[in-house]
Amino acid sequence: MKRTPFILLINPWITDFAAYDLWAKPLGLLSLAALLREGGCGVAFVDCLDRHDAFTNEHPQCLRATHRKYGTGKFARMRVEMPEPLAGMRRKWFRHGIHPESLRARLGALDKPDLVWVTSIMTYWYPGVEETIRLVREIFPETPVWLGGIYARLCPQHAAVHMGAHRVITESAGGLPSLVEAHTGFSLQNAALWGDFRQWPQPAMDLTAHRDFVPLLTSVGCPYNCPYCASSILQPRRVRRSARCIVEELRFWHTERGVMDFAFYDDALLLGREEEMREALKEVCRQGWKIRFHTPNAIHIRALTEEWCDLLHASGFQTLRLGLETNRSHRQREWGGKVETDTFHSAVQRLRGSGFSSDQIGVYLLAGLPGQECWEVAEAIEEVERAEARPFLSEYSPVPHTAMWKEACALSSFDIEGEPLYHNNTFFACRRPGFSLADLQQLKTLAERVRRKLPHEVP
Ligand code: B12
Ligand code: SF4
Repeated sequence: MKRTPFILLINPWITDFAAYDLWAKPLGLLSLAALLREGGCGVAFVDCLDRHDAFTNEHPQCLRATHRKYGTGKFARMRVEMPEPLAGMRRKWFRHGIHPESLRARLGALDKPDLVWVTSIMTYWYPGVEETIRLVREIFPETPVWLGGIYARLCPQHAAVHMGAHRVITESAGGLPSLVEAHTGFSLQNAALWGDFRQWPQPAMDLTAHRDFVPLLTSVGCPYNCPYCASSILQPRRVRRSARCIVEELRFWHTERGVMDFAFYDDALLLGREEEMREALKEVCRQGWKIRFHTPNAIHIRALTEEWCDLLHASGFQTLRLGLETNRSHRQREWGGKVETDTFHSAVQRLRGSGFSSDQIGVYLLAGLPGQECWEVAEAIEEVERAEARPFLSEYSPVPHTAMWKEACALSSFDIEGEPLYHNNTFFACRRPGFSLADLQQLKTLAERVRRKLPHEVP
């Protein structure tokens, strides 16, 4: 093919008991859209999770989307039949996102693409991916559909058998231009820079219909290797973008497009960031930009020196999530050796000294990992309460290829190797005597009670 290829990129539906839009955007897919466009391809983006879709929000079959603080909110959703492996859960099951008729209309309005790229995120959201692909193939029966993303990379065999895609892509970004060329005959003009994250253009957020917030990825990779986490598998090398790139992205979206809220997706936002992040945040202060930053992915407590706490506050961080995980020291060592409880208390004091209120300081605690006792989590919640911060539970989601995976498989009475639906943190496949689903629910209620008790301060 000599002419410019037209590639359609799709963010699929989410199927889950619940799904809150906590600054969720398909950042990987939008980065690929920017790379393809810069390389000379025509691109279009369809977002099955668009919260502003009028047809869906008016549709009697749908529960409409809601819009909350700082660009977050609930996706619109439709009740659908619970997949058989989850039968027994006394919860409702939904497809989150736009109504199928709206997706059909959006696809029908496009020219026939040469290639469709569908992304995937959580492994246990695959039914939404499968359904999206089915509809895409119905509208464009002759167009090959490629599936990539986190689920595709963590469960490639499952995806190959069940998703109905023509191809499941596990290659890293550097390998994609040659696949595009082999398929379309078109040689991307920027092929050489796909493999270098530092040279990527900004994600193509302009292709999204509404920009209530912009997600930011200033680095990939993490220097730690925690046994429950897939970071080192998905992004084995730590690479950081320059302060200049970060500032340019903020400048464009804030000063030219009026975006106020930015959410960081980095695995290790502040670690080893003396030059880039510090310089970028100082520039935000110098320019007097009134930006609100959020860290839905935890930040590392050990990075929170007095200087960093002051800088985070001065540059506009609003929602902080700290990764304490547990207050038991042997577990802290076992789960990556990133933090100690004393360090946590000092960091919270420093944050408060810099001007952050209890409302703004959330703390993630892990719940239900193999070997962990229920009372350990209750103790950790109390520890966070003593610090006058807000505890949030991260219920364990077993992730394939991680160091803890084998232990999780041995512990679970469900087929987590064969059925990714069991990776769902709400399903809690590693439930067991002494740490049941009811125990987990009680812990969640306890954490919520502590959050409610905290004084609501206005910073
Ligand atoms: C940001 C993030 C979040 C955000 C939201 C992300 C979103 N968009 O919805 C928040 C903080 C809300 C979140 C929440 C959770 N998360 Co999270 N999250 C991440 C994180 C750190 C980064 C994802 C990302 O954007 N990466 C950056 C982009 C550039 O990468 P990418 O999407 O993979 O795209 C690249 C390639 O895959 C490829 N690609 C992508 N699509 C396509 C398509 C085609 C066709 C092709 C060719 C290529 C391709 O190209 C891109 C460039 O290379 C990952 C860890 C990680 N390092 O990936 C965990 C991760 C995805 N999360 C995970 C978990 C466990 C959770 C939670 C369950 C935690 C908890 N217990 O509460 C919750 C669940 C939320 C829910 N509603 O169910 C797990 C996955 C679990 C699973 N079983 O799948 C991960 C892997 C971390 C881990 N523990 O190992 N998360
Ligand atoms: S510190 Fe966070 S991102 Fe890094 S390996 Fe551990 S859990 Fe994953």
